Order: sequence, then structure tokens, then C-alpha cells
Amino acid sequence: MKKLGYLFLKARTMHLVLLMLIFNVVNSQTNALNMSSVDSTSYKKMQNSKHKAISHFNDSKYGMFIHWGLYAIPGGVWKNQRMEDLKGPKVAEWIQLAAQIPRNEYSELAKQFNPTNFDATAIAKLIKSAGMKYLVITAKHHDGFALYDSEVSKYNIVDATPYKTDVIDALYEACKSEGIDFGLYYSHNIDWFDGNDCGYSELISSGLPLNEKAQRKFGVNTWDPSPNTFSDYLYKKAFPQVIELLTKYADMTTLWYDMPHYLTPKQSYEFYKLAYDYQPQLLINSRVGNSLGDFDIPGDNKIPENPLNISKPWQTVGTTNNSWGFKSYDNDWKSPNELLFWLIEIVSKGGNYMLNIGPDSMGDVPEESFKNLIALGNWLKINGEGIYNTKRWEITHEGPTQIFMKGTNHREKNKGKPLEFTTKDFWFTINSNHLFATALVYPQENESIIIESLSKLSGYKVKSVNQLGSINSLQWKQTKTGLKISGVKRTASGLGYTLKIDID
Ligand code: FHN
Repeated sequence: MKKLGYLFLKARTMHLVLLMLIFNVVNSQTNALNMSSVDSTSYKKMQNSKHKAISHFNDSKYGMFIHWGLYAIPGGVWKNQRMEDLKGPKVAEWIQLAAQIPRNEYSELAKQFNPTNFDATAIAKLIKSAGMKYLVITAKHHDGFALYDSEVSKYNIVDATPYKTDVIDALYEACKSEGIDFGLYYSHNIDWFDGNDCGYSELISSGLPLNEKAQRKFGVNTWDPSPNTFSDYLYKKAFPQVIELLTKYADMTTLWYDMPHYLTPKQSYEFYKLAYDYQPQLLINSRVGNSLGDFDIPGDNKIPENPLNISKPWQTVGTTNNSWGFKSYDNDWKSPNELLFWLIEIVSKGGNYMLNIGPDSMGDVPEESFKNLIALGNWLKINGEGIYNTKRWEITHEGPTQIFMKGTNHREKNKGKPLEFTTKDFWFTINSNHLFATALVYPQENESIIIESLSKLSGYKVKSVNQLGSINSLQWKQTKTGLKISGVKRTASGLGYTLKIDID
């Protein structure tokens, strides 16, 4: 049996090596022939064939992001210096750039990486209890270290650490058993271990215009770049690793690329097409680069002010504190109420929310993010009907509260200040003739509420009003000023409540 398993593995490896060889030859030829062009007819065709996957994405609404890797060991502190005392972004997974750690010194962390508390089944169960429908985990982040057993690069969790366990495999299987959609993050452009200068010099010599981040050389390994060329990295590591992932993990729902600043349109197109060739229904985010991709990312921890400006389906990615990777001293956790605000603000605008956890170096999920996710999951058990499978209504929110979320730094500046809402704030979603109105603050006992968007003059005829998770009947009346409702009761989750309003 063991022997059979070995032969199978060997055959699989040879198959992969062969695939990579063919890929290298074919692509270095097409690359030379067609350096600056994207086949826009084929691109449109590929994109248009993903309707089913897109509507599944739009219905799912809420998923988990995981950032995990060697950076969990320093947890935002290098030789007694915190991210805030170092260069660049303050998120913990950027420590190698922040402290300008040479590649050989950083890679030594692998010898200490032994996360024996990591439990894939527990994480899949957490995703489920949190009410999340999908997972995207970092197969390789900017540091170039792979969390799976890669034949392409030995700089991976199985070959380079005492843990020797493929955590992506384990999560893939656990998600399958729990019925959770599976996706992977892959840092395709930035690779501080093998990616030379991220393609900066090649982009300069191509004569193509540089975007703002490329002009600033943002994210480039300038302190100890690998001695190969960027093209070498692309054809010997990035493309082969993406092929490897697409081959190992069938039926993924998302391949999430990141930070494409130095990629040419042709290279972004290749990353897009590769995914399509192996898994035609796989959705690719806009960070594949050069305006390609099946869905948009308005920004990290950013909620678009006007979602109508976004023509594609979209997803806001968010942190549970202010870092993606585990940051030992960041205790500024978003409360369950704040998380609910993010979710409802995003979903009412027609978007998808992917919320991150950053396990520590032992594989434990920080307790606060665990607890807060479960609290929101309990709310979703009662009120999920107003979230999943819904669409944006013509009005997304009514009420006096205006909160803008413009990015990770913007939110961080708010540190300590809880968000405040009123009984007059309602966020709307719709599913056929069922309109859902969610509030984050309960009225006092015997106090009635008014939904102004449903006044007698609105043109909508209200047929029934119910509170999700409550058997009490509500008293309601459509008046000139709005739909007046009384009898709302506090539900078990303790967070806000949702009204299901059938309209004509
Ligand atoms: O640089 C990365 C960062 O570390 C993190 O992975 C986020 C997640 O959206 N993406 C990049 C910054 O936008």
C-alpha cells in the first residue's frame, strides 16, 4: 500500500514537472512574441463564462481570510523594535521589509516554526459557527514562504520547518467536510525571497507607464534582492507554484492575487488565464493587476462610499484588529457590534465581506477575534436571512449616522472610540419582495420606531412586518412620515435586530 502511495506521488510529481516544463517553453515563446498585448476577446469570453460562480459569490456575502506564515513568530517585533519604529506599513506580515531583514536571516525563522496547536478542523468549525461561507488563506505571502508542500521551492512548511505538515492540505480537507468554499491567496508579484526587485527594472525597460505605487518602489526588496531576474522568478517559481496549487486543490472558488504594481498587462493576463485553464469557474480578484479580474477590491479595510461607481462584483477585506498577520501587541479588536456594522454597511451596498484572522506562531487563533467572530455568528443564526442571498435595495441606509471607512490606517486612528449609532439608523437589503431593515440599536421598551423610506408616499405598499428570531407580533402602520412599528424585542444575540418587511 505504502509503495502504491509512493508511486502515485512520484507520478504526480513527474506530471507537475512536465506541466511546468511545457508551461515554461510555451510561455517564454509567447512572452517574447506578445509582450505587451492582452487577448481581450479571449479575456471577455473567459470572464463572461463565470456567471454561475459570480452569482454564488454575490450570495455568499461573508467569508474568512487567514494571514499566516513565518511572520507570526516575530509578531510585529524585530530585535526589540516594533513595526511603528521601523519602515513601511505597520502590519505584522511586513516585518521583513520593515526591519530590512536579509533573506538568509529571515528564512532562519523556518527552523523555529512548529505550530503544534494548529487545528484545521477547529478553524473550519469556527468558520462555520461564525456564519462565514468561504475561506481564503495565504498559500504564499510577500516573504515568499509557502504554507504547503511545494515541489517548486523548498522554502515551504514541509521541507523547511520542524512541523513538516502541509497546513493548506489540512484546511482544504477540513473545509470540504464542513461544506465551506475554499480559496487561496498568492502573492504573485512581490516575493522578497526569490522575486528580485518585483519586476521594477523590467517594467522600466518595457517603457510601460508606472502606476503611483510602482513609481514609489513600494514593497520592493531593495535591501537584499535575490540574484535571479524577475522573469526567472515568474517562470521558475510564481507560475509553476500557481499551477501546482491549481492542480492540488480542485474546485477552488477564489484565487486571490495581491500587490500587482510592477506586472505588465501581459503578465497579469497570464496569471488570470492560467487559473481559467485549470479551473474555469475560479474567480480572480482585481489585484491580478492591470484592470483584469472578476471582482473588485475597493481597498483594505475600505468601504466604498458610492458602490455604484464599481462596475464589477466587489469584496471589502478587513482585519479583526489593525494587522493581517499576528501582531502580538495590537489589542485594538473590533467589537462584535463594530463587526456587525462593517458587515451590514458592506452587504447593504451589495458587497462581500472577507474578515481576517491571524493565528499566532503556535497556530492558535487570538482569543478576542475568536470570541467576536462567534458573537457575530450567533447574530447571523437569527438574522442571516437578511444577509445571505440578498441584493442591494435602492436605498442602502437611512438615519443620521455617517461613518466612513477609508482604509486600515483610517480605522486605526479611531482607536478606542466605539462607533455610535441611533435607533433611527437602518440598513436595507432585499430578496424578491422581502425587504430587510437592520438596526444596530434597539428602541426602549414601548418605544416605537419609524422607517422613513417606507412612508405612505414612498410608493411601496407594506403587506407584513416581522422581526427575525421573534415570535411576537409587531404593530405597524404606514403613515405620511414613515412606517411606524412597535413591539420590537431584544433577541438572544444581544446585537442589533432585523425586520422582514414584505412589500408590493
Ligand atoms: O501587502 C498586503 C498586506 O500584507 C495584506 O496581505 C493585504 C490584504 O489585502 N494586501 C496587501 C496590501 O494591500
